[in-house]
Amino acid sequence: MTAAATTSDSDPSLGTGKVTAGGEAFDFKAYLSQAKAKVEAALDGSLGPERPESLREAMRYSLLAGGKRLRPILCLAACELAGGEAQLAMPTAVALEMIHTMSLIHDDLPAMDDDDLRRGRPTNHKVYGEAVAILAGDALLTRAFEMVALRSSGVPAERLLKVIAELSLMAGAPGLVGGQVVDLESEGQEVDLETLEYIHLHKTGALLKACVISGALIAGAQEELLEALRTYARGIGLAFQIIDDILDVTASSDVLGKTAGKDIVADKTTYPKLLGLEESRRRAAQLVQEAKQALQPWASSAAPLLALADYVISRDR
Ligand code: GRG
Repeated sequence: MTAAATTSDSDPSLGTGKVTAGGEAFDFKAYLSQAKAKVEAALDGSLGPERPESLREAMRYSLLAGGKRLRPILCLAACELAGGEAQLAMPTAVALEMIHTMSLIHDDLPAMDDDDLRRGRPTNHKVYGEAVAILAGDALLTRAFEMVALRSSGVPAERLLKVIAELSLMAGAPGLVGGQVVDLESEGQEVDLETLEYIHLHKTGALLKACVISGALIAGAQEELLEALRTYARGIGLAFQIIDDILDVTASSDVLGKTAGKDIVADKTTYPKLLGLEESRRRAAQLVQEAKQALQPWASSAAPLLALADYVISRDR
């Protein structure tokens, strides 16, 4: 997937979209727009004839509700950086968006964040009821593993096995689920920076790590690149969540497509609460610098991942 000369993305947070990587101009707006279109098409075709129809509808409702599609795009970009054909990673990219979407559906449930707005629409349980929302999430999670195991033609089985292991670890107790539990347990508590970092690295960072690692694994990346990608993912993962915390207090629900100001209502500890807005922004920028630094040895072919790192802190939604 290479960048075209013209631009067509309407995301205002992208600025000019022009970045320089490895001495060459790279049109990030065009890259993002093209990658997103391919991901949207793959997501649209990803659900088979699930029965009953009510379950399929609830799954599609959230999966095709928009969103930045950052996770699948990271996966495709990492696959290309490691020398693979992006299309080979598309089923895994779709799987990652399925896992992300199921985590959003469950996160919005009354037992968790109890939200009624997501991606600019009523949350899944508001439309389909709690029971179907839980089951739609379950079906998306399990379908994700089916995407990798059964729909990834052209990728050697031992690579797919490593991808499945990475996804299981990063989605489960050592990743998303563990981070979410500590997050819920920390509501209304005094939380120090170390615990906050733990929450962010697990609840948000783990899946971002799975994105770049799985993309690289599909291309057969060696340990040196995998390790650099882990460092990259740690930096952008933490920075992503710091910006999320900042946007929760600075952006409107209309722009975010989800309820703004939720962290204060839920009495959550956030980076702005612990460090203030300016220091939080500074820390996010520093983390992104560290992330980009890790990819310097591959800089000549890492333009998309370098630009995506900048996007993580320049985004407005
Ligand atoms: C994965 C088995 C399994 C269970 C899920 C509910 C739960 C356990 C975890 C919650 C994880 C969660 C919602 C973390 C927040 C991550 C985050 C910052 C989401 C927003 O991501 P964006 O901004 O959203 O990329 P879009 O809509 O653009 O995709």
